[in-house]
Amino acid sequence: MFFQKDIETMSRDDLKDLQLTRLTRTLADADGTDFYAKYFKDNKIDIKKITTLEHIKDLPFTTKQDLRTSYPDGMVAADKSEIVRIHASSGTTGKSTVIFYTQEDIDNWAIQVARALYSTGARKEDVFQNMMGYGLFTGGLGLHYGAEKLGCTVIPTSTGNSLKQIQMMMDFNSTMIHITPSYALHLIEIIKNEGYSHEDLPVKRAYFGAEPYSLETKEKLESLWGLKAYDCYGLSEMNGPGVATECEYQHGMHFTEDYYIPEIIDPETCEQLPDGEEGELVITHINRRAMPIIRYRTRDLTRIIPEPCQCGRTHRRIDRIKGRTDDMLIVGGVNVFPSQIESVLMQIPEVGNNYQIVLTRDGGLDKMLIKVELYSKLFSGELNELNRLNRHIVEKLRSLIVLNPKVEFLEPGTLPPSEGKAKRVIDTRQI
Ligand code: DLL
Repeated sequence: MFFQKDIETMSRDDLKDLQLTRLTRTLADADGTDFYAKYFKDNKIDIKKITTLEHIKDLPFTTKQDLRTSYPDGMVAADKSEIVRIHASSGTTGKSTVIFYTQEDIDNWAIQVARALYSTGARKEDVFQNMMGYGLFTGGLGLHYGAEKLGCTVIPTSTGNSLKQIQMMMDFNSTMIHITPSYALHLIEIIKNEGYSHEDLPVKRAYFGAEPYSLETKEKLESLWGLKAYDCYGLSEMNGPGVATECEYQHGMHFTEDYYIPEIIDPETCEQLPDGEEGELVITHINRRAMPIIRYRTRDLTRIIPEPCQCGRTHRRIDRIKGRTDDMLIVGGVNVFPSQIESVLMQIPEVGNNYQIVLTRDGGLDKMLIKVELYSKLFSGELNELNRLNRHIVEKLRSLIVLNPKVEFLEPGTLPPSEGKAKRVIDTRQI
């Protein structure tokens, strides 16, 4: 039933003691970094005065912008020689948010993920096909090490190459898959086209995460694939996947509370909200030596489920992620801010003043179309010129946001003019 029973079923009082010990250590580690030393000083924080868990609310927040400002290594607490790996948040090249890990951090993360997988019912006998991107993104290697720690046979197929995915799945009897819900929707179509029905598939269990999806999508996927789906929440700033995970009872995701202190705040007033109330999730990582992050504003909306879970785990649960408080889009599992797209477009002299980002889902795959108004004199130009310009913009966008968007040119005045707040994003995807 448990991977680490003593920790997973610890009494709340013991868990709080452990959290306080780790928080104190984290604050001391943080004080040794350029970023937090200044941050404590500027905010007149005496870390010695943080002597109870309740005092955490006296600490200021850390934001994604802070990670960018301290790029590349202003938040690193460990000696450089102790760093064994870095990851970065998906979506951006350039100054993305980079996370550092010591060997101890990597080992702890593997245990965290193994524990999460075990709580879904996964065991060492499972063949685990990992269809999340390997590389800077945390979904690939994060689950890879965790599933190996559990003793599963791991098939690191990464994303894409769908026919190969299906062949590996069938030939090696993959019993569990790790996949984004949108790719799962797409892949099942291809599986059907290949002539298989869900009864032919060996997969019993799926681990879904990295992007928002509705309960209806989850249920649809369960019936199309003939499997049980478990929700996995995480973000690169907090290691990656495994921050919170569903257990076999599937009513909310247990937060790994020996690794993190979760809080829910009102995103407007920034005041803490009681358990049960919905607001923005704020997380302090208390079990990472390379890079402590304090009161990180995730921008994700959820609530803490106060009631104890039937499974016997004492770590509290969070509800499914309801949305975000900022405008970050997740397209095919890749995080994109509309402002990134805008900054590319606005550097191109031929581009006029209005544009629109249209997101659709086709056969489970996310598509991005960017409608761009050009200055009128260009429309009398050569078709070749327009094609060249189109390729140039697509190339520029692709190198920044990794995705492969389509760009459509429009005459000036075609898009609805902005009245007040511009509606730049049309998202027709049903999550
Ligand atoms: O997506 C880490 C991850 C990998 C989680 C694999 C789960 C599985 P980032 O690229 O930094 O990290 O994106 C983090 O994705 O703040 C949420 O908005 C969203 N997200 C992640 N998991 C879920 C989920 C990874 N289960 C951002 N439900 C987060 C809804 C999710 N949204």
